[in-house]
Amino acid sequence: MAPMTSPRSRTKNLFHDSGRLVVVSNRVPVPSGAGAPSAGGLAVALDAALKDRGGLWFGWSGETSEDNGAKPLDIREFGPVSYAVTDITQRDLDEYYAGFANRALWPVCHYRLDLTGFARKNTAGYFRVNDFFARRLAPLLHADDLIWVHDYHFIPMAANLRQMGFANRIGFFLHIPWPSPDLASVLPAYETIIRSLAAYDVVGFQTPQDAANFAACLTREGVARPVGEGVFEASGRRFRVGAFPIGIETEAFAKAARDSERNPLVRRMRESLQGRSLIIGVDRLDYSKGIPQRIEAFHAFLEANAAARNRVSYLQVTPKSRSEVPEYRTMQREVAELVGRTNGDFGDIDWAPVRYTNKNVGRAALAGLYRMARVGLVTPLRDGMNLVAKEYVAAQPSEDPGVLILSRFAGAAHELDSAILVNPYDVEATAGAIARALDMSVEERKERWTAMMARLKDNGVDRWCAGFIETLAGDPAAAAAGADEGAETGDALDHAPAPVRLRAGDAYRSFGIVKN
Ligand code: ADQ
Repeated sequence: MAPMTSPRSRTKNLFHDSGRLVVVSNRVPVPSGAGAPSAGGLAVALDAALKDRGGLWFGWSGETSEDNGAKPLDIREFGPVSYAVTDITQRDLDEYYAGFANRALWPVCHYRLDLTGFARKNTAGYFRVNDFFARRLAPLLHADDLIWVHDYHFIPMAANLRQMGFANRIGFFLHIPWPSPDLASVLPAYETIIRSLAAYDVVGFQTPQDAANFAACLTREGVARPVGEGVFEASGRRFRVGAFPIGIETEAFAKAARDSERNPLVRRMRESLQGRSLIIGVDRLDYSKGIPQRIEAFHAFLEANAAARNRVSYLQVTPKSRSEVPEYRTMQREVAELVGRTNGDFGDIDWAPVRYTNKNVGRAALAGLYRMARVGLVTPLRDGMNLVAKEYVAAQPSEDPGVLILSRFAGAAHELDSAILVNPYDVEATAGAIARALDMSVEERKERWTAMMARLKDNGVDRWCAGFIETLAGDPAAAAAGADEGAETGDALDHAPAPVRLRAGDAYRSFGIVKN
């Protein structure tokens, strides 16, 4: 990607360009002063789309301050792209982010009802802070901007903007899973959440299963009725629901892996292995990732395969996340204990079976570590997509590729069905998969890898990004006429619904936004 231009002062009006793309996400990868994009594949792809059309990326600054409403937005321009961020208060952060997004939406969407922590003030805080963000965004918007809202932090954003009279085309993409109505209805303000999603023009999910679950929520709640495959009508307006499986920058990641030989960390790792086979796991420290079950599976593998002891090393790279949420702190302890137990039970003075680190690793080194690993162990209990699975595959050498062991409950399993698919709750089955992967012939490894790599090349992050934007920008007239055309997946969603202008106040009533 070409280096970005340096920030300059806000001398021109941001808003006289037409048809810009406006991206809304909780965290905004504002480029550093040096102009380098600070990001992985998703941010790079969105940034490229923003540069292409010109646009704005809006969200939280990552900071809290008590005078946030009065403080001007921090707006920086880099060529055709502006980045605008706002502070929120500590109370907002506690209620909207830690409280509702991460203790209600995250666990419910990951099927973990046991790990929820509901509080009315958090529910109210979530809707209040979304309203705050919408009000800060509103003055920056132009009538023909395409607005693309990302993830579970901002579900009510479109309803808030509609309430203010915005008739722009607004799309939403959920990066995490969406469960069936039986599970989803456990959410506080469930009906309001479903109604809020019906205020978008396009609602995108990672997999057809997530999209189907959401469609079932819409119809079961009587919020919208299907008027064609993938097209729904609510309060007299039509919107699309579909699957847009996210990808990675496949070629760029493969190249980074090929170029990683001389990376100092990769070299240190190779030397320290002393010829042992490497198994790798890379995940944020999150209960959705199934890390305890994975360590137990490795323990079971060593127990059942005495000959493998001292011949294999398992590296788990796991930066801590969301330590402010109690369920995450509990898990940090649990994982550390399991690592200690496995190393205590099987380790020797010259061999620790599990190497466990909470460090972040740079992308070049990460690509090199994946490439070195004979087995990629990606076993989330539930995951929207899981980009680590895709990165692991992209990093493999074509002549001697490693084996991906992948949870059936990761969105990535829909595309990467040539991996060894496992049920991560079944620890012994995962242990068996590890043994099988380590024994697999090079012919079988190549065959599986070739099939997976073809899928990754076919559906990179650029295609995902372009596909969503095309659908969002789609010809409204065609959509109105084409409501009964089939649209199972994002690829098929080539028509979009006609925008319906809501009078200020209508949206508030019809979407029932909770006010505090
Ligand atoms: P995450 O839950 O964060 O994303 P994932 O898709 O695996 O999960 O992406 C993690 C990213 O962080 C990968 O690019 C990985 O390389 C990187 N990463 C992880 N650990 C790292 C480390 N120690 N050092 C450096 N980089 C590290 C959410 C959803 C997913 C969905 C994505 C994208 O939960 O299901 O796939 O968004 O939509």
